[in-house]
Amino acid sequence: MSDEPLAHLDTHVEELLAAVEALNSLEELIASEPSLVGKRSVLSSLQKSLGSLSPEERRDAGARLQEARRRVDEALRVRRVALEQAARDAELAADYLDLGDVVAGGVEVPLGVGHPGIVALTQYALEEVFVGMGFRVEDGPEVESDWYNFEALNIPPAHPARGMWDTFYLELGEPESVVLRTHTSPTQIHLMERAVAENSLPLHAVMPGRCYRRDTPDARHLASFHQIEGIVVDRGITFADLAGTIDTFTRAYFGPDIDSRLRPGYFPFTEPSAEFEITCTLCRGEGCRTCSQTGWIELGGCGMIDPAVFDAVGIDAGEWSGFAFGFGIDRCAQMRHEIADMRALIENDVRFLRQFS
Ligand code: FA5
Repeated sequence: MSDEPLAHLDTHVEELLAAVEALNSLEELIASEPSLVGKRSVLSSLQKSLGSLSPEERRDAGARLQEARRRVDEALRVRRVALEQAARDAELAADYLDLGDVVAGGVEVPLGVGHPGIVALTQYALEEVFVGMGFRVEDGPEVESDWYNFEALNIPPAHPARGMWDTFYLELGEPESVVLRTHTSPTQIHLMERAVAENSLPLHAVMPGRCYRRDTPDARHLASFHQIEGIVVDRGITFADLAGTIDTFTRAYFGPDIDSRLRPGYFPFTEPSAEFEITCTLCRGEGCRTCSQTGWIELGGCGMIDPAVFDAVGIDAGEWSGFAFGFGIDRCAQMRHEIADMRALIENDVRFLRQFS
């Protein structure tokens, strides 16, 4: 007997491999699988025809057929993997959302911008004015002991002046109270102590920062606001230096059209003391809701440093004199940008914020 039944095996295999390669989709592959390698495939018919061979010939022919089937099966497996991958890619491509198209299609997505906030911008502008006048910029803690916030500033416990500041207490009493600073004036104490320790007087500095008071927010007040403190300690400093500094600052920051005035005031840590006011920029002095119809807005307090404060930090009041001031930064922003109600600064209304971005 010859192995005649397999005379065209190679041709069959080539045709089957070409047919596998020509499959274009998973669906086609699944539909074609029975005719390529199933019971009615050419390879199965050849298998059946081996029955007429001698056992020895059948073994050899069987081995050839098995190898042929292995090659077609492998080609099918590789094709299936490729078609599955192609199907997944097509699915992903169909799902792809081109945001560029969305924007180009008319939905404008505004880009974010760095937004330091109007108060921070005002702080930088104020710092710049004071640096131009020879001050350096310093920093101080927002959490203070009773001593720094009050006692060293000549406000002993139970002093009636403590009522000037409605205080947030973090710890009450022993060994001493800890507070959220009610003003930036405690930074004066830190700087003077350091200057004494380092023997580095004279001192000319401004110290901006956040302060806290149990104030009910209204058109001119917030519970968390900002001040910029100023201090000068030198030889022969007089009230005229203080008045000149404040006048120079007002002109530089608010321009020549805005008037300023100092009114007698009271602070336990300065003597004499004054309150510093400017013409209300919203009504130009006519009187409005923001300035409570007075035509003036208080920006801060100031005065000559009280000898009791020099005593507390170990500065010889016989040799040194000085002045200090503390202005509200939020108040300056409000006046400079004619903001009728200070609460706008913390409400985060984008229409308001956008004006300063
Ligand atoms: C003081 O805080 C003194 N430490 C200022 C000072 C410094 C006097 C150095 C003498 C020497 P006063 O409580 O008046 O003072 O506050 C000063 C300014 O801070 C006010 O004029 C106002 O501009 C601002 N300010 C005070 N409280 C608030 C508040 N709740 N919200 C917004 N701004 C405020």
